[in-house]
Amino acid sequence: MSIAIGSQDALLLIDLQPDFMPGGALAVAGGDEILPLINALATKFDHVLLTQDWHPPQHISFASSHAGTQPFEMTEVDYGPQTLWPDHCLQRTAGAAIHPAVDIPHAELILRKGFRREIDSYSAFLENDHATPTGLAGYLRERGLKRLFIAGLAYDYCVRFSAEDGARLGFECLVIEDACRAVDLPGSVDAANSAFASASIRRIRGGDL
Ligand code: VGL
Ligand code: ZN
Repeated sequence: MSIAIGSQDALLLIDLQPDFMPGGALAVAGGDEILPLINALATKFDHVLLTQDWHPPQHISFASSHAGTQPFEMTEVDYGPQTLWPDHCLQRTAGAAIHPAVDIPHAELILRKGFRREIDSYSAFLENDHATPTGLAGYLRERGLKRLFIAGLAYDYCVRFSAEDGARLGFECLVIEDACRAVDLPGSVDAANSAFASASIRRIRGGDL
């Protein structure tokens, strides 16, 4: 199987930031291992878009913002359940930068998300209230980009919810599994795989491109 890439395709790379890689504030195991594959895949696409998790101090997703909680617990906020995380991707810090080993000079867009203190945003399309748009759908439509190949960090959070929202908003979404790594909280990878199956989101490998 080989998938031909065309002018209506984009590679959407999620949160390739040091805080999600070994040694980072919210380290994802093997998060740095995907960068060579991602750099190679990016050369096949005319259109590459990046997201950047970008939180202000005291962000609602930080356990440190909720007295008596620990990272990786769930809590309830105005818009529903929210997993709490270690402080990560603080605006202007080195851990929040696009990782220096990301070598994609032709990337067209860096979309920041999670910059509102009161709302987290896993998805590149909608914040975690499932209502506030990031503007990405409009950008893609205006640019005539219809099919998205999605990779990055983390498979079971930001990649998952970006793909689900993208599919719901009418974009064909494919997830490049071996160009992702998961946070892997209990049940989170199975939940992502079920969500992909019910939304007809194909899971492919870098070698398919
Ligand atoms: C992410 C948790 C918190 C992600 C971002 O990129 O998957 N996960 N913020
Ligand atoms: Zn975050």
